[in-house]
Amino acid sequence: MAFRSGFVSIIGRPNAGKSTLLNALVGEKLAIVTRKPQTTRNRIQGIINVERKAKRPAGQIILVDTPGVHKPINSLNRRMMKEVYDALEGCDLLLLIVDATARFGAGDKFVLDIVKKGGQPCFLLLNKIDMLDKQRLLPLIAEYKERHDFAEVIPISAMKREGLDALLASVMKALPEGPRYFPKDQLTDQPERFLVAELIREQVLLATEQEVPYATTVLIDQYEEGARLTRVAATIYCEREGQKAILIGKQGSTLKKIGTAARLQIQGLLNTKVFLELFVKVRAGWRDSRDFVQETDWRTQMQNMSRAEKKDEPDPES
Ligand SMILES: Nc1nc2c(ncn2[C@@H]2O[C@H](COP(=O)(O)OP(=O)(O)OP(=O)(O)O)[C@@H](O)[C@H]2O)c(=O)[nH]1
Ligand SMILES: [Mg+2]
Repeated sequence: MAFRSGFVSIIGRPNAGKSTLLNALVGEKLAIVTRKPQTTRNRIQGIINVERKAKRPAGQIILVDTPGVHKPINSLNRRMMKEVYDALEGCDLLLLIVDATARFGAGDKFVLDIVKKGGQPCFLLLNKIDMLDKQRLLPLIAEYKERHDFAEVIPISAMKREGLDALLASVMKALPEGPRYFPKDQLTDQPERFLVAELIREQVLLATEQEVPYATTVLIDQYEEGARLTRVAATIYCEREGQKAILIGKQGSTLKKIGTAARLQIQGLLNTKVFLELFVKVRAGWRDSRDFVQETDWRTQMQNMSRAEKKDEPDPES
C-alpha cells in the first residue's frame, strides 16, 4: 500500500476547540489552550505519523491549527486572519470544527462561506459532544448537511479524545499518495523558543481578564541553552500603564505568579531546569502597528535572527 500524506487545516470560530484537537491528535501540547476566544494568533503545524495497520496504509498528516475566524478590527486581527487564509491555500483537506453546543449564527455562516470559497473537501467536526444532549446530535447533523456538502460529518470531543480514531481513519482515506514531508521525530514547525513565548502568553491569558489578555504579547529577549540550565528572558508587552500595573500586580505578585507557572510549563517542555526572567513594557497601540505586529510573528523573528547572524559572520571577500 502506497504511503499517503497531506496538509490538513483546522478552521473554525474562536473557542471551537481547534488547538485542543491539534494537541490531542499529535499527543503533545503544541498549541496553548484557554477559555478565552482568540487565544491562537499564528498558524501552527502538528505532524502525525500514522503507522500501517491492517487495511490502513502508513502516512503522514500535517495538521495546521489556525486562529479563530473573526472580523478584524486592528492590525493584529488582520494578521491573524491572514494566517487563516494562508493555511487554507494549498491544503488537501479542511476540518471545519464547530462547538456543537452553540447555536448556529452569523459568525458560523462567515466561516462556512470561507470553506465554500476555498473549494477543498471538508469534514465537519461537531466538537464538545461530551456536553451535548445526545438527542440533539442527529438533528444537528441533518441541519449541517443542508448547509454544505461535507465529505464527512464526525461528532467528537477533542477534550475527552472521543471520536478521534474515526477521524484519523477518515483523514487517511481522504489523503492522496505522497511523500513523508518531515522526519519521523519532528512534531512541529515551531522553534522551541516560540513555544516558550506561547507558554508564557498562556499564563498571562490565565492570570488576567477583560482587555489585558488581548492587549498583550510576549517576545523572547534571550534564550541560552546550557548543559544543565536554559536561561530565558522575555518581555510582556501591553498597551497602557494601567495594564502594566495589572500585569505586575501588588508588589509584583501577579508577574511572579505568571513567571512561576510559566517556568514549570517550560521545564516540562524542555526537560531541563529553566531560569526565567520576565519584564513588562508598554508599547502604546501596538496592535495597530503593522510593523510591530509583524515583529511578533516567529517566522519574522527567525528571518531577522538569521540575517543578524549572517551580518556577524566575517566577510570572506575582505
Ligand atoms: N467540554 C469540552 N470543552 C472543550 C472541548 N474542546 C475544547 N474545549 C474547551 O474549549 C475552550 C477553547 O479551546 P481551544 O482549543 O483553545 O479553542 P480554539 O478553537 O483553539 O480557540 P482560539 O485559539 O481562540 O481560536 C477551552 O476551554 C477548551 O478546554 C471538548 O471537546 N469538550
Ligand atoms: Mg487555538
